[in-house]
Amino acid sequence: MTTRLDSLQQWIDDVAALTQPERIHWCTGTDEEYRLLIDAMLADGTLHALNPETYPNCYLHRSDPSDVARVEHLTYVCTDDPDDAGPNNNWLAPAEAHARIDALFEGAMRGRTLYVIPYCMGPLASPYSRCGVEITDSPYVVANMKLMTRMGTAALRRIEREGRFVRGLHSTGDLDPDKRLILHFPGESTIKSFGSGYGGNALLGKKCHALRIASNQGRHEGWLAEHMLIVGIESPDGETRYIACALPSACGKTNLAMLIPPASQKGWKVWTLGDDIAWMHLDDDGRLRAINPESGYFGVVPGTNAKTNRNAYDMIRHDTIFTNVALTADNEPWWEDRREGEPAIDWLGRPYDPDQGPAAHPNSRFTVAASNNPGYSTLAEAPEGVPISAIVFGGRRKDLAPLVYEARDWRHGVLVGASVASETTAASTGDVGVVRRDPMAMQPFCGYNFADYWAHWLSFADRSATLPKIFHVNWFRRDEDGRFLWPGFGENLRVLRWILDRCDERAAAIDSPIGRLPAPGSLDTQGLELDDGALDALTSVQPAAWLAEMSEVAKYLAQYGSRLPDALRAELARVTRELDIAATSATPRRQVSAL
Ligand code: GTP
Ligand code: SPV
Ligand code: MN
Repeated sequence: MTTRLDSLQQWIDDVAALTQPERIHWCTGTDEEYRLLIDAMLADGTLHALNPETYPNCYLHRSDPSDVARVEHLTYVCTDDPDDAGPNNNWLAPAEAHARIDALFEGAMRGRTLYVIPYCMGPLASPYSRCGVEITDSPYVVANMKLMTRMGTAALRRIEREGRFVRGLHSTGDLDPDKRLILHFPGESTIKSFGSGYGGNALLGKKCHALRIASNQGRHEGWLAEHMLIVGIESPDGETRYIACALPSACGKTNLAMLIPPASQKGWKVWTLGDDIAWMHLDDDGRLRAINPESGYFGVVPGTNAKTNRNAYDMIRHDTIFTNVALTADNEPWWEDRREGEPAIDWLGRPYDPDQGPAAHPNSRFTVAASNNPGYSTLAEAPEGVPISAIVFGGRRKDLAPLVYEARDWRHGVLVGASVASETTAASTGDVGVVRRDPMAMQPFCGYNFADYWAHWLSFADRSATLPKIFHVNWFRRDEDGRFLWPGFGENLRVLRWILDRCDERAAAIDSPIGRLPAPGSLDTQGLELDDGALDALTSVQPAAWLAEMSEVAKYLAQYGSRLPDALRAELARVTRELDIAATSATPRRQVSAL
């Protein structure tokens, strides 16, 4: 196969001349093609077949031990002016960046197959969708892209019709960490990734295209590309409303998107639209609508069990690729907190020994098509997307941040998003558990200067009078003994209900300097066995601690200099002033709306 789009054919020819592959395979996206790839990977040991009785069509891939997570320190945004990439990105000049990585690509595919993967991010018929082509020499990447995106012939036809696509060039090289580079050229809609086979570094449709390149496109075209799940909440009377929620990597998006209402939440249903990325546009009526550019999940395995996430637990029992999990003696996949079975072989293929660390890598992942999810919303395929009622930001904070609070308006909401901080996780290489600033959960993913990004967010208030309300959540508060104060998982529905009730002005709230908190009795806690004082801790604000936090935020935002929008600076000053007053007076908190 070839293509009738000259620009695409020319690029493939140029890449082939540079990388010297033995053969070129144009991916059609059929199930038969997937089967053949899997068989080839089983034959050469790239994949290991799991127990066909209990895990049919499931496979284990063990990555190179040095290649288990995103590598933010090796990820660059290459713009002519470094200020366009901003302090939030590593920067290289485009010419130098091309030269460095092209030297690595030279001859890199000798003896290998070059796969051409045309893909469409978003429903094939949606005007909001955007296409790309990934060239890779990794059959593992092709198989993952098949499960996670709309890829193959139909995507190629759309690309040929539109004549434009994002170019993504990937090779695993020899996986030498010293030759690993993930480069983005927003001005050329181009991505070049070398030396890693891991998800976010190698599945270029995901973070590289759908966030870093797409955030640039969204800025110019007036939309938002966000690290957000999209979930539908259906009330007992049958009305479904949609929430988009940004949480940093490994902080609960997949779990919230696939939530199962606990028995206490009778009649409520939850539908998954997406678990990682949302593209949001204003429609002609000024309503914010979201699509999920992906059609599958690349999810965190550890912690998934029948209690925390039954839908995910069942969903990954068939037609799933596991990366870096352990094995039981029965050849089933195993991971920490699976709560069934015992590990026999660890993720490195050694007999399991607890003294050598966890059995599964903390960032072990499953790849699965969204159609495996029993709660997959039928509207996930709707070209027009779904209307968003509330936007939620959050982080993993063992102290300080309340369970939930509401921003007073859009502008305050943008500050709330810009102020997000979270404990780092195993999703990225480096320290785990260190609080770092992660605005809008986009620190690793915003493909341009955050100051301009916040200005873009703020500009939505000039374009629509019917924007969603903005909230902040934290499921991860702990007591002195390190135990979670809030049960989380399915019980988070109680918080989502409060959020939706606030959108309808049906729940009471109390004003605080940082935003509106649940008034006593407004959050349904019936039947929860919360520790003494937990609810109070979860729904109150300590002005002194928050003043310290705001001074951290101020320091962080100061890096952005004169590019920082005045509105954000003014908003920060307002919140700080209110905290100052609260810290020095005993003014009682004020109720803003009654039931
Ligand atoms: P990425 O795919 O990296 O973007 O992550 P994600 O945001 O989708 O995170 P995910 O839902 O996979 O959750 C990551 C970890 O957080 C898992 O180990 C979960 O078990 C745990 N987790 C998720 N939700 C909750 C919660 O409500 N409470 C607690 N305590 N842990 C949670
Ligand atoms: C994340 O790290 O936020 C992920 C996994 O969702 S990756 O695809 O590697 O980005
Ligand atoms: Mn993610």
